[in-house]
Amino acid sequence: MFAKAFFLLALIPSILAVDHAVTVGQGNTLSFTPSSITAAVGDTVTFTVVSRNHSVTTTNFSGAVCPPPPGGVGPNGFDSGFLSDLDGSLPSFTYKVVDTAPHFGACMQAAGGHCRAGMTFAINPTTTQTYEQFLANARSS
Ligand SMILES: *[C@@H]1O[C@H](CO)[C@@H](O)[C@H](O)[C@H]1NC(C)=O
Ligand SMILES: *[C@@H]1O[C@H](CO)[C@@H](O)[C@H](O)[C@H]1NC(C)=O
Ligand SMILES: [Cu+2]
Repeated sequence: MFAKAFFLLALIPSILAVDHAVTVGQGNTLSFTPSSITAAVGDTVTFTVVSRNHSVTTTNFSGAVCPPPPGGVGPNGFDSGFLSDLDGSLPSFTYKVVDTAPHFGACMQAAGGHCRAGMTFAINPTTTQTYEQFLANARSS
C-alpha cells in the first residue's frame, strides 16, 4: 500500500516532464523557433537544425553577447557545437533543464554574424532579463 503510493509519487516528475521542440533555421532563416520558452527542471529542449550549419550555445545576457564562447557561458550552460544540415541530415541536440535560472543562447556561426543578426534564444527569461532585451543586446554587441 505505502510502497505503491511512493512508487506513484516517484513517477509524477517523469510524467510531467516535457520535451520542448525548437527548430533551428526554419525556412532557411537565422532563427530559433520558438525563440523563447518557459521550461521546468527535468524538462528537455530538443534543437533540430533544418537548414545550413548552426549552433546553440549559451552566452551572456549583456556585454559580450556575440559570438557565444565555445562551451557556452554557465553555470549550467551548454554548447551543441556546430550542427550542419548541409547534407539534409536534420541533426539535433538535447539539453536537460537542471535549474530555474534564465539561460540565453545564440548561434556561434560566422564569428558571431548569425548572433548579431538576431539568431538568439532564451530559456526562462525574467521580467528584468527579457528575451527582447537580450535580442537587442545581441544585435548591438
Ligand atoms: C560548420 O561550420 C563550422 C564553423 O564555421 C565549420 O568549421 C564546419 O566545417 C562546418 N561544417 C560543415 C559540414 O560545413
Ligand atoms: C561574458 O562571457 C565571457 C566568457 O565568454 C566572460 O569572460 C565575460 O566576463 C562575460 N560578461 C560580460 C559582461 O561580457
Ligand atoms: Cu547560425
